[in-house]
Amino acid sequence: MEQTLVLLKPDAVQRGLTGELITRFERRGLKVVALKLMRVPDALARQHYGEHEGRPFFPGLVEYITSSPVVAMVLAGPQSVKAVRQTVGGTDPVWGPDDPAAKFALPGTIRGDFALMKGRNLVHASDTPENGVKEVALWFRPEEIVPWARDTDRWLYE
Ligand code: IDP
Ligand code: MG
Repeated sequence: MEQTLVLLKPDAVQRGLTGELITRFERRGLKVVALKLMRVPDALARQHYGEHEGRPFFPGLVEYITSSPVVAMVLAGPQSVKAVRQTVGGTDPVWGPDDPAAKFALPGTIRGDFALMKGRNLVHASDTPENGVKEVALWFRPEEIVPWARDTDRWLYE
């Protein structure tokens, strides 16, 4: 089953939203196969966000993600990468009628319901299945992943 990395960023932990956000993924039918609270080392933050190095927001992004603990988890399910990105919403939580929809978070998504700014948008989610594999390996040791059979699987997967 496809796996994806989800980080509940420091703002989610500080705002007491971790339970509510995990609930949204669980309700969607995604299965938690790894979960931990951790402080993010600077080197891990830089590697994780390596594609953004050099962008004006990069220093602030590293500071944000390392400022306070995150909840890191691996979610599994059919098309879990797409499903999680859809539940999370686009990068910018606030937008208007002339903005391209894909970059922005609709109401009903986590960012659309709980966030106001790109730099405090609560959740990271892998953007492709390939990056999902890479990011899961970056954040978790193999023995931290716990595949398990869920009794409701047959009511979620056809
Ligand atoms: P994503 O999280 O929706 O995939 P990316 O473009 O990959 O968005 O950017 C990674 C993270 O960097 C975003 O989630 C957001 O927290 C932060 N970020 C992106 N663009 C900006 C910006 O213009 N200002 C501040 N933070 C930004
Ligand atoms: Mg991204």
